[in-house]
Amino acid sequence: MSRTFKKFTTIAGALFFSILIQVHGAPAGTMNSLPIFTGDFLGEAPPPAEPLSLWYRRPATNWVSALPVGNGRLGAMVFGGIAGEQVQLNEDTLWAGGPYDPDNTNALAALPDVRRLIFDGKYAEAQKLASQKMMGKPLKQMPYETIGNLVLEFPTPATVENYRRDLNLDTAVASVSYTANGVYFKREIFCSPVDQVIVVRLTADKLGQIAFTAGLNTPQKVEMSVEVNTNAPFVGATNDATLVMRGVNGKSSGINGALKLQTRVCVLPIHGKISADADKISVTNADSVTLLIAAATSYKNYHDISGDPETITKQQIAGAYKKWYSGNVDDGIDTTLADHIAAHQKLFRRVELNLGTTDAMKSPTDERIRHFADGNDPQLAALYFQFARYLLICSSRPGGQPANLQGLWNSSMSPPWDSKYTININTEMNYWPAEPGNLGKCVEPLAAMVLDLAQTGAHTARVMYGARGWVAHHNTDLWRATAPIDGPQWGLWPMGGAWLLQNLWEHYQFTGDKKFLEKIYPAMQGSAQFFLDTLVEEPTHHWLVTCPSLSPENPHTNNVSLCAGPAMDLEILRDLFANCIQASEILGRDKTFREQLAATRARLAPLQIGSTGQLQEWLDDWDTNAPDIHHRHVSHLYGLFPSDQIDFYTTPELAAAAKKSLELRGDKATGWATAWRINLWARLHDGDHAYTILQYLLAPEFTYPDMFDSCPPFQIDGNFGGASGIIEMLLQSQNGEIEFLPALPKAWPNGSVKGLRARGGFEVDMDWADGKLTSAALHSLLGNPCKVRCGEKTVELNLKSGGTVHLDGSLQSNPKP
Ligand code: FUC
Repeated sequence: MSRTFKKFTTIAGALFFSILIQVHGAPAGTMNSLPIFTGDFLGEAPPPAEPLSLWYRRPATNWVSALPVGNGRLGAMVFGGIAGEQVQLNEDTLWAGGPYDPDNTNALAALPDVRRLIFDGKYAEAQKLASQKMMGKPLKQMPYETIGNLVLEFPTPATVENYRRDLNLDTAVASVSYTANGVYFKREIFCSPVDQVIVVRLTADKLGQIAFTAGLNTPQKVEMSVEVNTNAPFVGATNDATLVMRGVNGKSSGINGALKLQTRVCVLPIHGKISADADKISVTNADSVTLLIAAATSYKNYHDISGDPETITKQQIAGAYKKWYSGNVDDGIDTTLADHIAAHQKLFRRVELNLGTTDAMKSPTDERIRHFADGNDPQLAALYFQFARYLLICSSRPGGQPANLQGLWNSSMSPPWDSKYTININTEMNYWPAEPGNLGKCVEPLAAMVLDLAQTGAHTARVMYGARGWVAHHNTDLWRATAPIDGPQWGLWPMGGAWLLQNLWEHYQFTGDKKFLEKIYPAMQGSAQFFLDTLVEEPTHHWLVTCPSLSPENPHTNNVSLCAGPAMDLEILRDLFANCIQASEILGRDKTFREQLAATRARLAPLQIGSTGQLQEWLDDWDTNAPDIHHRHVSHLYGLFPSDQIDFYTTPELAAAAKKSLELRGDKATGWATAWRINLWARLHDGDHAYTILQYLLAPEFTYPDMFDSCPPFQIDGNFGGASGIIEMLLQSQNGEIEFLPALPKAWPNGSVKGLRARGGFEVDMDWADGKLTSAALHSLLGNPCKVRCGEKTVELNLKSGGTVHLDGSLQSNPKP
């Protein structure tokens, strides 16, 4: 259809009204009222032209088949229905409750008794006492909540031809297209980080064909209204109308909802007619229609909720609206779309991965997931990797909240584990692919959250432990709660903040950004200070240990996990103290503190090898008698990955012990836990084993039709952990070496990658054939010296900042790239 908009007189009458109604929640995940197409599907749509697409020949019938779009703050799941479209909406500050203080003032008095019981071996009694005296109030943190759904109801055709819905990862646009009654319909949905709106654009190849009714539904307590604007912005434009939803967030565990929220859906038709009901907008005979969706809450930060979502959403709609009507209508939308695509590609296109292609690409994505384990679909692994990068870009952009357990996407008021930040593995895993996957920018929201936690956690440290510095336990939420929750067997683990700092330290390792280091250093120092004040000597060897603590969520005896000095805590502390010492040297500060850290670090309990040759998970050799030897968490293997304390080359005995532990645990666990194992086997240089586990992960057991990871249920960490595992198979850069193809599986004999990052400030491109490196390019961002390894060969290089060296398969410098 013609892209030029002809200007002629407005057809809608002058009218202005705004109608209010109260709405009481319908569940947001399932849309009982959504009309379902029951006619015939004819023809077979071809695959999309863009190979980095997820695509399907039927609409989504459930949430984990719908496709995600997001701009870091706003998110939507697109179902692609024919009779009815459901666009499920999220905003990353819409959580239950309001600012609250969960710290338990009884904890400090009970702490010496809990410690004594643990050192006396009375673990169950210690856990019982901790449960009575040391847990946060309330015992649960706040859940992340849905906004609700935008629902579009269309006239239902008897048949549709060549139906396809897809998500183009390169442009970050979800599309639905089909032919009905001889008309080709297309729907495009994207969520712009530039204009801060979700855009739904409906077009057809014949004039006057678009008709639908739009409404919002939600489980939140809200008022709905419709505002009609009769001052069409230019001659020929139909009036426009806006659905408005105003409300407050939910109450949870006795904490009242204190946030105001607002959603606006502005419906902009070209030609045709628009009419408004109390809570619905109908359009008939339009040539094309654009919907602009804005949403916001009054959240400014964890202690300030004085924002005005009405002003914010009005401004966002007005901004996008202005772009929309400036000049030619299609150009307006094209500008919005072009700006969106440019912002997305600036991040997304930094890495290219080619693992080979086969005919499997001609099949829809859900079919390919069902068959990945049969072999012969290497491009699906590349797609999975790029999907994770897409998800990180869409769920974690500077200025927004970090990616939570579901990233940004959640259809419920009480999602699994509240869709919080579980910081005993899950949030950290979300960010594993960020640095090597060349998305360091996406770590910014995580850094901002950690700086908040250093403030709230200082209160927890003082009130509950009588300690300086700060502490965060195994979960946090929008309100940055840092007290132990759920129950001591999961929650009384003081290492969450310290582990998160390791992710931030990695950002410094990859970027060398000193300003960033200066920003996070006080939080590193504060965390270390907490442990200087709370580490205690265990009675047998007089090693320094954490107490009370636990090896994340693994009971050493039935239902009892409380203990002193689990291996993981000491591994995290060795990293924290070493990083702090290094940071204080780089920044030229705190010499005395640095010396104190070095002295304390030397007294920490060491890693131990147990009776079966395994890396011991606890101070005592309980591993093989623990109730769940196949437990999902492999916390003690933190030292192998993500840390580098256990290393294939430099600590072979510990690496062998870690391997033994890994074998005892088994290959399959939950989604994220399976993903972790890929990374660990890659660090052990066993690419084929890592690949076998990737085959488990990328199968319907752990991957939903829309490629979201299944824990089960949906949890996004597995997507990120899986992508990180793929990187670890291709490139590693720990312990002062950049290693090419350390764990290349036989399944990927030929391929290439461009743009991966390595520690020390390097960007790496590689090509390989028949399982061997054929060429590589190493680009230096910071001018650091480096040692490069491929198999047995190593070479030391001194590149200037901005310099690039081209190497051949034997690591010889190759002047002809
Ligand atoms: C940890 C895991 C669970 C789940 C939860 C969100 O507690 O042990 O499997 O992933 O986080």
